[in-house]
Amino acid sequence: MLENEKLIGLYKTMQTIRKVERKIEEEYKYDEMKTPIHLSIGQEAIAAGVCLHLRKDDYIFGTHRSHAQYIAKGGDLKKMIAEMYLRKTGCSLGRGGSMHLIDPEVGILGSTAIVGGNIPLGTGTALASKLQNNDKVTVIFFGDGAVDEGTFHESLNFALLKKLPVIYICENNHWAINSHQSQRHSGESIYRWADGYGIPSYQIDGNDVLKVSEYAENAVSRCRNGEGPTFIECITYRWKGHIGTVNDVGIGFRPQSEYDYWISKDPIKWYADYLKATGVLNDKMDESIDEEIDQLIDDAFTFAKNSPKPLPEELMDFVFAD
Ligand SMILES: Cc1ncc(C[n+]2csc(CCOP(=O)(O)OP(=O)(O)O)c2C)c(N)n1
Repeated sequence: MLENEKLIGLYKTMQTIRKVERKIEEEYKYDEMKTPIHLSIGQEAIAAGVCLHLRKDDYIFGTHRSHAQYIAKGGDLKKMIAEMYLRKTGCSLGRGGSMHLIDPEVGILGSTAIVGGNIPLGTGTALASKLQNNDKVTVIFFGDGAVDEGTFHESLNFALLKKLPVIYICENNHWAINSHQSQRHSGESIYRWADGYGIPSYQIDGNDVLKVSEYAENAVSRCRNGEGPTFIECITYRWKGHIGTVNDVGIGFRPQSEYDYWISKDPIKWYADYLKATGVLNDKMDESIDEEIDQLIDDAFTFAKNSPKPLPEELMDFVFAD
């Protein structure tokens, strides 16, 4: 059982992710953020529950939908928001945008929009840790769409063969853009594929942050003890449309009834209710957490908007290595 400080820490992380994404959503209409965005509202419990058990020097890799992981791993929020505005102070120096977040200081080695592309990268990083004989863990986050890629299967086989310290976190939100999992897979359980390679594999409620935390903790300790990879399929749902700030419910793809069901399973509301029922959180604390996070977000947006843009003559900087 986690101690109260960690329980509250998880809550703050989830609330920060939700509030940052709500603010991005609100500001996006002004068209100053010249980057595609993919919001993960509804999926906050996964990044929060997993990253709770990682050290600063452990590694993570994300996808096109990586704001949550960047925040949960302790990435610099000011640099993240500046990256959304493509400013020189951004975490990718304004060259990457929302889909290319990086903060090596805290082990965020990068996110990539190539679906499935981060899986071999993270597997390779875990191989490096094994060869260097350090006890660093690599976590790779990806969606249910990424398991359709060959790189997924090649990497899993290799990871088990070499007993690599890597954790595969599949955020199964059922949809890859507008294509439902049932149109792409013959079975419903992705974790069984990983199980087929011989990797300890689980399917859990990805909206239950305590469950995610419990499975992640075990997976991390397996890695540190040299026991090899773990696969965790986290069942969840994204509230917003695939890209941007659109709502795509009821227009031919995602049915209203499905959406309503998942809204009723809001991971943050469930967790806040749990913390209040067990006396770990009260309304007063909740209000002050709200204020603290709002201030952090205001500071990050002010920093980003006041930061300089790259100059035209700097266009070719970083294209070639010195
Ligand atoms: C190799 C590759 N194929 C196709 C695309 C186009 N694409 C971008 S996101 C996406 C769906 C990804 O779905 P999933 O992996 O489930 O992640 P989610 O968007 O649900 O987080 C696709 C097909 C791409 N970026 N890369």
